[in-house]
Amino acid sequence: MNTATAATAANTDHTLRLERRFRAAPDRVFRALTDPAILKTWWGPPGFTTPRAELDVRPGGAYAIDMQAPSGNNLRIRGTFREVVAPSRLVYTWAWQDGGYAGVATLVALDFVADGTVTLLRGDPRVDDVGRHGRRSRQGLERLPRPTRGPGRGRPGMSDVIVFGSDLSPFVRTARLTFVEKGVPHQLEAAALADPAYRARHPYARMPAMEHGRVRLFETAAIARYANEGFDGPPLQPTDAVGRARMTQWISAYNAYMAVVFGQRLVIERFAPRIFDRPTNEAVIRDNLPDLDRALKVLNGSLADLPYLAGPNASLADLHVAPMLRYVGMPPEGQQRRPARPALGRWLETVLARPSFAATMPKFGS
Ligand SMILES: N[C@@H](CCC(=O)N[C@@H](CS)C(=O)NCC(=O)O)C(=O)O
Repeated sequence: MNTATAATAANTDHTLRLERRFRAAPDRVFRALTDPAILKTWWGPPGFTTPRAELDVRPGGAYAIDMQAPSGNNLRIRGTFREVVAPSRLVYTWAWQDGGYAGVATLVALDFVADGTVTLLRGDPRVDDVGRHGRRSRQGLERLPRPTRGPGRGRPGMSDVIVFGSDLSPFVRTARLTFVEKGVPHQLEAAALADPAYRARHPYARMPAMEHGRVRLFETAAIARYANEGFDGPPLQPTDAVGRARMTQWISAYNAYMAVVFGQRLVIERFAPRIFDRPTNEAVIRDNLPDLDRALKVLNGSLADLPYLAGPNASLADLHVAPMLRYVGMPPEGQQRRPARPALGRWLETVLARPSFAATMPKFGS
């Protein structure tokens, strides 16, 4: 147990005591236990998965966790939070719903200490079985994620995010931007699109794909949403329903209509000599110009009224569209259209000036 020290003891008053030290502030460890999206990535003994985690984290609030054993058996845990003092103390009841222990209620108290130590106390009536139970509980705590991945460590932590793809891809950049904006470190790994191993990550053999512990995702919008909702850090979506709907509207319109008009039929086609070592098909670019004009006009119209696509603040929508728009400004067709779209130009400059864009600049520069 690399960053942790653990101690297990069972005493005569049927209380099990475990201790583990993390190199993480208590609030991060507390969140790993109370945020369902994070909890699902590490919960349970080795080999178990956690398809369901619903937690109403407040005194009197109920929780429901369903684990699946490697054998396929389901193990359901139900309980109620008794004390919730973020980020220092959590007390909850714990009752297995299945197997030989069904109906046996125990009380778990976790204390999160400033030096990163988590102390677990479990009042347990099963005195005869406390040895086995202690082992299980310790295994559970061992899988709590660490804040950083250090050399030679095998298991994932809160920051062990891997984004698969090329830094040149605007979609990959969007996925990376969301993690950078949230303050979550990630690694970029090449995606071998034709490789069956990569196709297991992405059934449509595109990039990006993402891995975070047991969470594997494809599609940029899904990865961006996971980054935004699964981690601490500044929210990347509006708080109001209209703003969030607008954000979804732009992400959807970008994916469904604009990406092909900006990407395949303009940028990729114009730079085909460099990318594919073949001449540009001028007919593709020419036929695409009406669609290009419409897409730019639609974006410009919205940005004349609002500073960002979804409202007064930057959101996932801006992080989706801006990386591609930067490429659109490179070929002559894009450059020529810039002066007629001033609101779009101002928006792009503002968004590209965010530090997250500098942190994800493609290596070929410009
Ligand atoms: N709908 C996908 C689109 C991803 C996409 O098209 N990625 C491009 C790179 S920018 C790709 O993988 N292209 C390789 C190919 O088409 O073979 C998403 O949102 O992630």
